[in-house]
Formats: sequence, structure tokens, C-alpha cells
Amino acid sequence: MINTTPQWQALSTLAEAQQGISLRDRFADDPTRAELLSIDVDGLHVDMSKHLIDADVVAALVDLANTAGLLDRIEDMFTGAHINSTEDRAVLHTALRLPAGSTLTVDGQDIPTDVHRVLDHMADFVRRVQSGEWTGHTGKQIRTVVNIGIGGSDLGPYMAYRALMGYRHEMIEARYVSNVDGTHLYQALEGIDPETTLFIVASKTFTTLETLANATSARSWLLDAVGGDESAIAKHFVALSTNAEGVAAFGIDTANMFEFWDWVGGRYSMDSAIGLSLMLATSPQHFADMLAGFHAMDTHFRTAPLAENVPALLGLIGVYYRNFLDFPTLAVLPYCQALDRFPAYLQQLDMESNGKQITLDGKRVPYDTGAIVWGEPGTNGQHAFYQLIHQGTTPIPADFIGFYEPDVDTVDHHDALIANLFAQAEALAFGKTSDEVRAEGVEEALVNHKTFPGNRPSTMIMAPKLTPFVLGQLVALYEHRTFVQGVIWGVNSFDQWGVELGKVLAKAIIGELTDGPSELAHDSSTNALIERYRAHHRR
Ligand code: G6Q
Repeated sequence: MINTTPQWQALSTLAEAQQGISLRDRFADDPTRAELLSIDVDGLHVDMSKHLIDADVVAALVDLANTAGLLDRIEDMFTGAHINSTEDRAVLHTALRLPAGSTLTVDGQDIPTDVHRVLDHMADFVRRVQSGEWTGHTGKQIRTVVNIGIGGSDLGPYMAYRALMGYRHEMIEARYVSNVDGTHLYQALEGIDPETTLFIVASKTFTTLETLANATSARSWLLDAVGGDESAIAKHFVALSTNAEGVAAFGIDTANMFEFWDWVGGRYSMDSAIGLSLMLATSPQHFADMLAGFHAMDTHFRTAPLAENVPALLGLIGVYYRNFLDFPTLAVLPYCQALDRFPAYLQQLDMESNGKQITLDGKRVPYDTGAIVWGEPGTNGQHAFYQLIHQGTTPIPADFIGFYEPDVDTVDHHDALIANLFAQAEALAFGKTSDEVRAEGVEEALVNHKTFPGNRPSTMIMAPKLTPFVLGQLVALYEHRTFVQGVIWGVNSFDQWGVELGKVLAKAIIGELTDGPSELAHDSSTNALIERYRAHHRR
């Protein structure tokens, strides 16, 4: 295993040796540090100088990556090897953004041709909806699109819809329903007109309990509004899925289905047909621009040497923190309100991918894997949990994201926003010594309280503006960062048996809630909870 290699040992020794070196020292020793540890990729500026690293650590991390065979694994992914070994599938989300005319045949499928056929189908549909050529059952133009999906069929398009608020089509609003809690559907339907509403049922498998329950209720809501006329369904429901049979069984004409393939993992699917709601609420051109951003980052990841490769370096720094410095979490802090769902999106991407404890050859890992990913947009977090980042006992590496320009022309608070962003990263890195606090005239009893240890590492990611292209770059950056870590840890980042377990367990219990009384065979706690619920409903 990777932890028994000399390269792992070398990192362990380095981490030990560098324990006493502060970021203050590192910056004082080398005035070119910011320049040396920053990389620009197609307009994205990534400053890694406030990390607890130096050239030796970077070199040792690259050695570790080479030992883990990272370069071969990258090629395996891009060329369609079945790297999702537990499901015997290729992992080809990078092919979703290949330019038209590219060549890639995997398992007999001409991938770019199929991808662009679906993209053209989506663009044609969007054109018809936006122009009013496609209308609802009563001839009215579509004004609201409701995406019904969960997990990978919700988080990506929802995050991107909010991120690209400056690029929205003026006539179309999108809403997103994921939770099976009826309140979520109720909220999504509040105030909208069934005659001008299009439902998009987004489900790779078309078997997910939450999504089918929400879609069934949405169907009833629509039918109630049109006097039960089933022919209305064809004008108000489309599906995004790999399961044509399931779509047809639900009553959606497969002519109104936008397909994708089993080699697109749910959490890697926002740039597939799963992004239809985003394309409808923006435009095919904006969607294409986003795909170009993804592809630009893919190309960088596939071709840049590891020591200059942003997703590889960020992934490796994350491994360094997780395994050699014992930092268990990563905070993602966009100074951009439009990215308010970005941390939640990354939470799934990273934690569902690398929340694993079994290696590719079936053994229990003897080291930590996936970190806990969390975050909120700045500056809100500053007035809440940043306290723990500044002065808590466990260092929390942070990824800051900011833009030179605001994403929408509104009241101009941008200087204030960015001043906070830069100030936080600076304060976290350099802290405030007790002597500095004393020099401010603070009374002795409060000096320790007002001292900041510093040495809290962060990445600073800056771009000119949150455009569709930049959004694509950012998402691809984190997809590949996640992949790199999975390769080092030797786990399959592309299955999700824990999620599958949840789906099966809920299906078993739902019958027991409604069809009781029956013999319950759970533990005594679960049995009692089911009984109490039944008793409350007198079943
Ligand atoms: C993603 C996961 C999971 C999945 C949802 C929805 O990688 O597998 O979040 O996206 O469970 O699944 P369906 O799209 O099949 O409904």
C-alpha cells in the first residue's frame, strides 16, 4: 500500500522536520514565494503560497503521485478504461465536454458523436421553449422550469443556476425540488401557473424513491389543473435519464427524454443532459461556454507536468494535510454570493467520491481518506464559524474563491467584499503575536485571548468574473482534485455503496410504516420508533 513506500516515509519525515516553520518565516525567507507558488491557468489565478509547503514538500508530493501511478491513471480515465472497477464502468465525464469532431471510441461507442447528438437535442429543445414554439397544453409559453431530482441530479444544476444568475434568460425561471419532504415540492410549486410550467424529471436510474415520489405528485398537481387530461403530460414533462424503460413506464414519452450514459457518475453529471434546466434558464451558448471552461481545465490536467498542475497540486496538498499533518476538514469559502451552493456541491463531489475505506484490491486502508468538506459564502461565515478557523485548536485549511468583478451589475460593494477576502487569508496565515497585541496597548489579562496563532493555510483562487467558462473551469478543477486524491489513497472514487444502502433501507421501512401491523425485525430502537410512528397515525 502507498503508506509503506519510501515516498510516503519521506513526506512523513519532511512534515516532522517542518513543524516549527511558520508562514511568517516562509514568507520572510523568500520574497518570491507568492510568485513561485502561484499558477495561472487560462485566466484562473491560483495562489498556493499560503500553504504549509515549500519546494521540498512539493517535490516529495510529486514523487508520491508518481509512485501511485497518477499519470497513467489520468490517461486511463480520459481514454475510457474501466476505472470504476466495482461497477465495471468507464469514467468519462471529461468526454462530455470534448469539442465536436473529437474522436474517442470506448466499448464500441463513438462517444463525442453521441455527446453532441444529445447536446444538439437539448439546444433544439431550449430554442423551441425559449421562442414559444413549444408551449404548454393550453398553448401558453413556458415560464417556469421545475427540475425534480436529487443528489447528483440536483446539486450540480442547482448550484450552476444560482452561479450564473447574471446569464439568465429573462423569460424563464428555474426551480429545484429534491427532498422527499412534501414541503419542498410545496415550496417549489408555490405561486406558479401549471399552464406555463415544465417539469424536468432528472434521474440517471429512474428508480430513486424521492424523485419518483416528487414527480408523481407533480404529475397529479398538473392533471388537477387541466381537468385530468392525460395528454397534457407530454407538453409538461420531460426526462433526463439513462433508463428509457423507466421513463416510459412513468408515462413520459421517450421522444421527450434526454439521455446520458452509465459512464457519467451522478455527481459528475451537471454538464450532461442533467444540465438541461440550466441550459433552459440561460442559453445553449452559455452552456457551450461552460463546457469550454471544463475542457480547458481537462486539457491542463491531462497535459501539465504534475509540479505545475493545479488540480494535481491541490489534491496532493490535501493529502499532505489529511495524512501527514492530521487536518480532517477543508473549508470552501467563495466570496461570491452566486456561489452559495458551491460548497454543498463540492461536499457531494468530494465526500461521496473519497469517503471510502476499502482499496481497489479490496483491503481496508490503514490511513485516513476523504476529508470533510464544508463552507459558506464570505462574508457571512466571518460572522459565524470563522472564529474556530482563526483560534480553534485544529487548523482548517481553506479554499478562498474571489473575482475581480461582481457577477451582476448591482449596488457596488465589490471592493468591500474583496477587502474582506484578502484580509481573512492574510490574518489566517500570519496571525497576530502576543507582542503585537501588547503593542496595541491591550491589558495583560486579555493578551492571550487576542493573540492569533496564524499558520492557518489557504488557497486563493481568483478569476476576472464568474462567467460560464470560469464556472466550468472551477468545477473541473475540483473534479480532478478529487480524482488525484482517490488515486493516492487507492480507492474507487466513482462508486457510492453507502448511498445505495440508503435507497434500499428506506424502501424496506416505508412498507412497514404503511402496511402494519407486521412482525418487525429491526433492533429494539428502530422497532420502537416504527411502532410510535404507527401509533401516532393509528395504523
Ligand atoms: C451521485 C450519486 C447520487 C445520485 C442520486 C440520484 O453520484 O450516485 O447522489 O445522483 O442518488 O440518483 P438518480 O439520478 O439515479 O435518481
